[in-house]
Amino acid sequence: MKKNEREIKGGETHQSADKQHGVLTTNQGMHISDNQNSLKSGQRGPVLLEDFVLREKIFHFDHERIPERIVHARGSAAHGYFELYESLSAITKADIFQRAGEKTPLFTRFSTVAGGAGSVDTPRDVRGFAVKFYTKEGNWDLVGNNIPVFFIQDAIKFPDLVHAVKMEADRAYPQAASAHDTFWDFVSLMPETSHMIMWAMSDRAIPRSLRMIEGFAVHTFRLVNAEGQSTFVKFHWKPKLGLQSTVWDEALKLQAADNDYHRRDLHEAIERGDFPEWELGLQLFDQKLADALPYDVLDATKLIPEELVPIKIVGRMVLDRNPDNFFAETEQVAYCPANIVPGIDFTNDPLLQGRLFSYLDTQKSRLGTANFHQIPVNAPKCPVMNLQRDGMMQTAVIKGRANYEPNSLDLAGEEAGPRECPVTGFSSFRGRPEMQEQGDKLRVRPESFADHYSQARLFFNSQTASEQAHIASAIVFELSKVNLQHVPEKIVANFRNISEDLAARIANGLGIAMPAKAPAAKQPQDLEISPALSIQKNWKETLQGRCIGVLVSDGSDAAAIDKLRTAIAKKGAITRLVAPKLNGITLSDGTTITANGQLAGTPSQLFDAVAVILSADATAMLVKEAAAVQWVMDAFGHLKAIGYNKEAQPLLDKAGIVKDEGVTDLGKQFIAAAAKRYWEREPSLRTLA
Ligand code: HDE
Repeated sequence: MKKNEREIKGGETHQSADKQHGVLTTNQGMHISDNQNSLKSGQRGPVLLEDFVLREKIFHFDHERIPERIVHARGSAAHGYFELYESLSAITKADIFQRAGEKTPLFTRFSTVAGGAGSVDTPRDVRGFAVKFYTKEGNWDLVGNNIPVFFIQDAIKFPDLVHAVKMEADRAYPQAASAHDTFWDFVSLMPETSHMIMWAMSDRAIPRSLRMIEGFAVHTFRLVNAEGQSTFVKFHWKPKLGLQSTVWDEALKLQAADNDYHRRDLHEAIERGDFPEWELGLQLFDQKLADALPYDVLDATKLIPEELVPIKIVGRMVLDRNPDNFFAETEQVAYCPANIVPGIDFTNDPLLQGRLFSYLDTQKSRLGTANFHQIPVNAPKCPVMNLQRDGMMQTAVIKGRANYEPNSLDLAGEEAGPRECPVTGFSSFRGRPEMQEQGDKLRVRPESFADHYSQARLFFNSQTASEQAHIASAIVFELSKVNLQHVPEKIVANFRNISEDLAARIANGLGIAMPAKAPAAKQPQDLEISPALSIQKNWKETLQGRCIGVLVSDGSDAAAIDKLRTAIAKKGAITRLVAPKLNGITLSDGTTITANGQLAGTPSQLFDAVAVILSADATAMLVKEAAAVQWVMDAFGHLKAIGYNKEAQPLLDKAGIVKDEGVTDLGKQFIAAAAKRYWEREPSLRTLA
């Protein structure tokens, strides 16, 4: 028996406290003598109600869940910092933007939108991208998405949108999927969703990694300088690793291969010191430019192309620490777009205005108390001083009688209370007289919000042919899951306003007749194409942050494996060995190794590119192994590079792989090939719409 083990009745041993472990206690601090057995009357008798140790433990357990977020329930997060490159004092007085080189701590949570907390990481969905900056002037939350526009223009439609996309009210399915009746019914009746639908059906909605997505605050905000002058701003996050997505068949198979694909990827990257990084970019513009645009900058269904207003890079965010406890931090973090600091301000975007109410309200229901700001992950890292007291779970013990202001009790001494400060305090941007909005009380959509199709067309036309085919095919896929017969027709009728070509491809893909074009509230126009909107046009040919799978078995060439691993590591990627048996693999030189994954549970979806290093004997065995054939077949189908030694050729032949630029021998050529995807391969493999 080990030193801290003791024998208890029934022949089992259990650990007791020793110098290292300390004594287990109840939540009241009382030492616990036995954490294995409840208190019974006799050895086999009934459990006693008196057992307060058991009751306390079960009581706590029974309440260990809080209501999940109504949207963005599934998420993962990390701590990090923001580092400013240059002072922005000319355009904003926000303290975080004053001193070049200064670092501000932050906590960033990524999420999917539609699925529940227990759903998968890789559905077709928007990704949330929420950053809480703990600035010296209070918390600033930049609560964005990986798509720069939104489905709707007015917050009053948000509950309808979310009800429509989430699982259907009577049957509670589908989970985490927009491919169903109610979502597309809503879309068909709300043309303002058109632009965001193009994004949601594009490869942006099936990202390869959270480390490879862009982030956008969506709405137009204001920056305000010390003189009270305002500049409009759109906030962007640009991933250092570049944008990368999966292909749809791969995303579907990833759901089976690893439910936690994205959260594992983020966690492991941070664990191994490969810290994800984004640059913060600002699109800055004034009222004159806003007035000259053919759309309204207060309309959240519109973006401003980078080519028109370039993005000024002002700093970087590095995520360098995983949360210590998922619940305490990632689950309890409470973001709110209303959390801003002096020098940053809102605009009248009606979607943003609704959000300013919603987030504070939802935290009371999730976290149960108005004191949720005291939870460590939510607490500002600067002093918080006010006259608010009490409330459920108040953890601060605030001294003194004065809990009102003004008062004459706390004028001096240690207990002197806080007072307002017109100099450092937040004051809203007042607007110059010509910009002040006044008028009748109206429930209307402004005329300037009426064009629902021009930017949807802009997005579609800015994509490569392959990306356009992915969008068309995604819409066909989704609509083929819709049982309401009139809905696909209505969608095609609406989308004729975006692109006749797209509409025809959807109708053809669904096998329906082309319906008459739906009338548009405002005739769309052709806008200048924006190459920045395409992933493929901006593909970063790099292995940095990527993962290469290598299929090995008994007899595999040890030197070839070693050489490949070194070359991959040099380029900043990691290698994972996959083998039919996890342990005891004897290589050509007699060494025995353990693989990182067993073949049946480690499909090639998990990798950015694959290599096959097999002996002739192992190949002869694996051509009869469905998982091995599927491994290379899927890598080929998902347009990845495949490197192989000549003994492995029969496996590729069995999988029907035809040699192209991405199918290479091992060596330098493979290292270069692995940084790409082979879009031109796709038409020979599947029929796209
Ligand atoms: Fe949210 N949204 N949202 N949203 N949102 C929430 O707040 C809401 C919108 C976004 O990781 C909720 O704490 C309304 C746009 C993210 O914890 C809730 C409207 C954008 C997250 C809420 C919108 C977002 C949320 C649910 C329309 C991109 C996750 C739980 C007016 C700019 C934050 C919560 C996290 C979460 C309301 C639209 C981003 C209910 C009413 C547009 C990233 O308050």
